[in-house]
Amino acid sequence: MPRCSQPKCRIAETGICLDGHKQGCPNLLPDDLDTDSIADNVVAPTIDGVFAQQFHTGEKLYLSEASRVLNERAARVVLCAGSQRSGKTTFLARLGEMFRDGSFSHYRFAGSFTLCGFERASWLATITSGAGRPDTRRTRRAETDTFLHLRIHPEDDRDRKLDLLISDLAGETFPTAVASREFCADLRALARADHLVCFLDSARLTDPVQRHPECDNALAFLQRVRSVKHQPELLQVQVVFSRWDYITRHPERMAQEEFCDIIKTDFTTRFAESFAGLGFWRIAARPDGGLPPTNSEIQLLFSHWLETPLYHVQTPAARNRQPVRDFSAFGIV
Ligand SMILES: Nc1nc2c(ncn2[C@@H]2O[C@H](COP(=O)(O)OP(=O)(O)OP(=O)(O)O)[C@@H](O)[C@H]2O)c(=O)[nH]1
Ligand SMILES: [Mg+2]
Repeated sequence: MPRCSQPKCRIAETGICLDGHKQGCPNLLPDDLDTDSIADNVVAPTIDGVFAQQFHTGEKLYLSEASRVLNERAARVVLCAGSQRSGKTTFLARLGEMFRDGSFSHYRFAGSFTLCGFERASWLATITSGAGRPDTRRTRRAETDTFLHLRIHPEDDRDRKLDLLISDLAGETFPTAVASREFCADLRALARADHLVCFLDSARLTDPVQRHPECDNALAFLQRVRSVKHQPELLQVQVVFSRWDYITRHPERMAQEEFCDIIKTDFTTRFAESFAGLGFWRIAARPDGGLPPTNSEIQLLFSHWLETPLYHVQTPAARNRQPVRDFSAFGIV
């Protein structure tokens, strides 16, 4: 029976409208309007039924939300760190863009709780943003320990869903991370990271004044990570020579590449034994001068995040279903 928003109307009992409407009365309430059904209907983007009652803003996930994802499934956690403007966010934006335009080979997009976060990362590189040239919004300090989320599946196996949580440490925070043991020890994304991606900005590496501080900061940061991370020997580390087009476009390209090789040898000597793996990548996510982005290298790094065997095997049964203090939700802490 229809119900009316007018207190004096008896249509619910008699079926007769107070204002004489036979149909289409603007005061009628929908049959199912009650708070429970509203709550049920305000179901935000769900993937495979995860968070069926949860509303997601689409922005980057806070710790508690990331923890819930980890509680549901064995997502892999990646932390990207490096100096200001070294291209971290643009690299992540490029991942989103490649999934969006279907150019990602071997993997297909299967969902994300943070589509707005990806959109924000790409926004200043779109014509509609009104930017004169492609740019990327600076990552803010407040975004520490927030996460982008991606769910994908291998091209040939739709049932094998893989989840990634990716945190992008603001470059303005990087000097603090280099200098402060406490800061690093408190970084939840680092504590839980399976992969750490350390960005070395090729633009700085080609500058005789900036190249040494750039390397020294990365070295100091990795030393810091080694000392604060629980079981660093389980952490996969990737050193990315980012904005690589600054090297390939350089008039003395060979000399610049040789310098990068020296860095690679130095880092390998210092850290190869400390971490589960140490790899080096040359990436230009949004090169200048009409050069194409290094899409295949980006995709290889992405597959490395997903496919590298991790040494700690978690059994779902051991997970803490209602984590209060346990960020990892694996019941470890
Ligand atoms: N030439 C060139 N420029 C790039 C490349 N990738 C990113 N950029 C530009 O470099 C600038 C900085 O990139 P971001 O991705 O914001 O760097 P970030 O490391 O996230 O910086 P913070 O947020 O300050 O930590 C932006 O103007 C990008 O458009 C690249 O591969 N080549
Ligand atoms: Mg950034």
